[in-house]
Amino acid sequence: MQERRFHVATEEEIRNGKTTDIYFIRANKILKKHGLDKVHVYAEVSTSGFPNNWQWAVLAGVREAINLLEGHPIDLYSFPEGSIVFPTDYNGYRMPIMMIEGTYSDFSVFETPLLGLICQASGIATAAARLRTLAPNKSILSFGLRRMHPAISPMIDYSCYIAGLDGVSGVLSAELLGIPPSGTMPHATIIIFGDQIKAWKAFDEVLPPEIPRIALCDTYRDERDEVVMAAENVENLTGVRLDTPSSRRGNFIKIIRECRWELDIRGYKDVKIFVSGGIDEEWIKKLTIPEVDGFGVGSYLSNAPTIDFGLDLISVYRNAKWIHAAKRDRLNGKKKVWRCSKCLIDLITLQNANPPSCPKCEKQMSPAMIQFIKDGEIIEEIPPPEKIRKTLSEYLKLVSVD
Ligand code: PCP
Repeated sequence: MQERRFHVATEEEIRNGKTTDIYFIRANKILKKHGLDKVHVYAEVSTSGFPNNWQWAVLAGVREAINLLEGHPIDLYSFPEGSIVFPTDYNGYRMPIMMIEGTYSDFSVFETPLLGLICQASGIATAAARLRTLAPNKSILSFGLRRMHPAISPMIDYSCYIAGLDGVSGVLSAELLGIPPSGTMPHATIIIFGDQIKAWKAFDEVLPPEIPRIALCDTYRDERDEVVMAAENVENLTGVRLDTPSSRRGNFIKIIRECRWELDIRGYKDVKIFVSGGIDEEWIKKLTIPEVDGFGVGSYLSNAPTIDFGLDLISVYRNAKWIHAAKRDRLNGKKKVWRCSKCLIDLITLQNANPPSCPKCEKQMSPAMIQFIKDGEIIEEIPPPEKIRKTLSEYLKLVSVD
């Protein structure tokens, strides 16, 4: 580790399977020794459930999974990036969200990175989509990079952005997404100036006009005082950010309402109020009130629980035929997943079954998965983030956050 500045793998090491678990390397050695290294298999990625009793999840990381597996002689089918997925189908049967077919030793070492790419990103995208669903008309910014290893900052913000959040604070993330980064000002600026008004004015004076003037109003004095100071001293003030520490938070809603009142009675009705600091689902539910215009959310997003997807061999091609080989708790047979996109209902059948009718609207269901890789070649591209988030936004209207 001493030759590296950061404890991260290079793209090449990920692509070469170097980040795998050792038992896959050992398994390949054993299989090769016994002439079993060319066994053809059908495998599925699925999960027994989602964290925090989530009833649905947003699948993310598919684009990276495709880039991981490209060039290896396998076939990959998956729900598209940004799909709402469920652990089981309408009838309660465990449902694959990805399928892989190929020679096992050709892809076995990639199980570890493949799952890692979708487990973490899907957890973050789901957390972000849940906030989006709870506060559809508020601005929500991904603001949690400082809580996680910097190497994955683009993944964190990409996952939040495709889930429908309004902006990301990460400079590199925003560049890769092709959007301007979003942010306000750190407490450090005010501390260095030693004076809130001087810091706010400098922000307004120095930064390009297209950057919203949002004054951080909680450093040294009561939020109510500081928001009035900002409104009265910053010519182009767009809004204020209240990052009230927990030691002072008390009744945060009352503080926000007082600030709104004091701004309004002085004629500053256009000055918006943004809040940050420990914002999670509970706070979003409490603070989705007319006085709050938006949120900066950190740990709740970047530290979202991973979704425990697992990869299982289901069928093995042996003695010139496909053998049911699934372990206990997994369903045998090469499957097909069908979706009614109008009702957001899924059904699994065996691969050769005819399209079923939706149990709710009785319309013929369509294949839920897309074949992204055929014999190692990418045959279907992932749409750009803007398209993914637009598609997902329509599906989010069909689900709720309990
Ligand atoms: C940052 C910001 C919000 C925090 C992070 C959002 O805090 O002001 O309060 O992350 P969270 O949702 O996990 O709380 P600090 O780093 O204390 O802010 P500053 O740099 O402005 O002092």
